[in-house]
Amino acid sequence: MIDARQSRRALLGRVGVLGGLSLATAALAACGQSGDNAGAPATSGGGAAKIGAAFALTGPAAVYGQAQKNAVQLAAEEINSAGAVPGVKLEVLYEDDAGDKTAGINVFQKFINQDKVLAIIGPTLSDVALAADPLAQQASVPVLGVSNTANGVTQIGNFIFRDSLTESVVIPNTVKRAKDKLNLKRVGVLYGNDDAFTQSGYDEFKKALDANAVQIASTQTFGKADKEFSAQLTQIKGANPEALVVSALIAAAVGIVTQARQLLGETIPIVGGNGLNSPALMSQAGKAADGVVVGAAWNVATANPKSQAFITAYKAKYNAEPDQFAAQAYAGAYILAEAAKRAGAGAGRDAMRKAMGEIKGLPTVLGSFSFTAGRDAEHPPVVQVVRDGKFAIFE
Ligand code: ALA
Repeated sequence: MIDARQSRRALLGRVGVLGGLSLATAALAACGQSGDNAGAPATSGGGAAKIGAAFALTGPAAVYGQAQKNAVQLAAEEINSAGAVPGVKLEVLYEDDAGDKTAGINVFQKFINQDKVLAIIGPTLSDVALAADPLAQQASVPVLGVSNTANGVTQIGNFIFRDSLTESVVIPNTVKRAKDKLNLKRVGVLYGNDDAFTQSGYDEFKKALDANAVQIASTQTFGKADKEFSAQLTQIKGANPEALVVSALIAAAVGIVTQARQLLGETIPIVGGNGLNSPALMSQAGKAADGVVVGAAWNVATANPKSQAFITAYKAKYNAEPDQFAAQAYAGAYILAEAAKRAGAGAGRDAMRKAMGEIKGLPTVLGSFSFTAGRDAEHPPVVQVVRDGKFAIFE
């Protein structure tokens, strides 16, 4: 029964991604605009570089989106008032995409056609990026994803960049370290199969587990709206695994981790992907989160002085610790400011795209930052573990 549901969901998941693309195709046909040709061209001259920030500020992914907005606001203040990037000012317009494909498309249309932004930062979810980024590509508007980690996002085209390490970079490292340290031989896997990121995370976990000769004793799936995971966890328990591997966004992850501790035991190792990189895991799952191992792009304990300065400034402004999502968004604002500086006053969207592509070895809170030839992020991944309610480095 689970198998039949699994294959139906797998199909729906793939159709979901394609559905996003066809939504974008319809939106393109409806608006028929084309970037720099759409009215007055967007430029970085005559004042500040206008950036559209599309984040999930409401809905189940809002814990990521709020941290991203906070971080971009902080970076923009530093850039604008302290002259952190000489000669550059950023004017950032924030819109809520609610983690929803249709809302994301509407936000992108507004940024592209009405606000005539120079570049877009966001959206929060890969699912939304796969639906909305094609509009920006078609209109020749550069996009910098700061949290999209699914496969296929930057393949949309040459205007689409991201500073977020993909699951395909982070997960092999996570699995290798978890296997070595926890001596894993046999695991159960639980993943969401109606979301581009959780599906990609599963694909990468499967490859990495196979490559490390870790046996997958049971594979179970869930859907975005699910809150109850006991049927899947009971199946996994029956297969007697030594650990649980999870590919989920934060809302589901909290329920899975909490219920897994009740059904599979207090001490069973749980290994997760990028969706678990939020303090909401600890604040909402409480003690159940202790010991969860999470692949990430950034950790709060990193010695990088830029990172430590960022943590101090973020805490002072928001009275909260920043997370990986905040760090990537903060780095993203600086990457866009650096590109605007390199493109020069009066530069348009194409010059901005070219300048983004030329960024190499930029000192950021993520470390020395470069884009790959395919416009993905290039810097070393880390593995975190929850200890005493905080993310520590897993070593
Ligand atoms: N990393 C998650 C995604 O790509 C937030 O959707």
